[in-house]
Amino acid sequence: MAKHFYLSDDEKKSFYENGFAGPFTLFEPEEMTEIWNEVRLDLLDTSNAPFPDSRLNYDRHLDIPNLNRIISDPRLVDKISSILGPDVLSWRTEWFPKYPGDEGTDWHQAESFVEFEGTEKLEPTAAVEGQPWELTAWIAMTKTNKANGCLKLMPGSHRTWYFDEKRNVVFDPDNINKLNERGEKSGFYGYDYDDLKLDRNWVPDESKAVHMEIEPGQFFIFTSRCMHGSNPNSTTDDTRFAWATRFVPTHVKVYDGQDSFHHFGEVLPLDRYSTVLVAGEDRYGHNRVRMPMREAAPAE
Ligand SMILES: O=C(O)CCC(=O)C(=O)O
Ligand SMILES: [Fe+2]
Repeated sequence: MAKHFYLSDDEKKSFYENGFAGPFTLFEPEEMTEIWNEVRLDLLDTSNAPFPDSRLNYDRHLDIPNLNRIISDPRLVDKISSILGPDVLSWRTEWFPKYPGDEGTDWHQAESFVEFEGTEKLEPTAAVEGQPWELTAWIAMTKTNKANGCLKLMPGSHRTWYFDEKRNVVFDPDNINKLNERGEKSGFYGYDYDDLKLDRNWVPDESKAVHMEIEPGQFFIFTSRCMHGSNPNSTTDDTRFAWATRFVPTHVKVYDGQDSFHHFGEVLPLDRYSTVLVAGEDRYGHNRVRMPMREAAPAE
């Protein structure tokens, strides 16, 4: 019988209270390090990547088997299904490296992933009040701690919007690694999240933040409505590599009616893009859907 890895009732309760759950272990540190060392090399070959001309390296689970296995691994997917329900699509994966001296990531919230350009990437068609319809599993490829800029979350903040994610904001690469108006080395990779604040003078209470200090191979899940960010990497020699894997239930339309999207000053055409059905069935037919590589392999 297949083994299951669903959230316990207590973990679910805590998720709904806080907006996140974990950490959980996907791989032991040695195994994660081995996989990561292979993946780093695979990432260099972009010939089959969904966005071969983009330095953003989104969605490499679509061409790299080790990454495809991770997004469809029941140890991860069962946790996601515990909240999103039985029918789940992987819609995006992205890298969040923080090199020594890099700025922190501004506190932010998201849900439909407008991501500064005024167009929603996600549109639910059967949303239920109080029930998240997007989740991220944030996986540490290397150890993360406060010093190297681990992810931080504000418990309970998913119930209140502090930001308007739908505003259009100008991308300015000159902003990267500059001090903000409060003298902090923080930003959003060339965007300024202060421009999305509902009250520009409001400052989050850092003392309430939960810092996710985790080992390589561990992950946690969160709804992006839950305010999150990270401190600068204040080390001189410790890079933190994280991989954010994002999921929606099948009722959500992904990039609906769009044949490309803009992000961080790039235009990304969607002709090679597809979602991946990592759990259950797609009864909606809203999206281009692929099966995980393991299941798509021809029978021998
Ligand atoms: O890793 C970070 O610093 C930011 C990650 C993030 O914002 C996300 O995964 O949504
Ligand atoms: Fe985020």
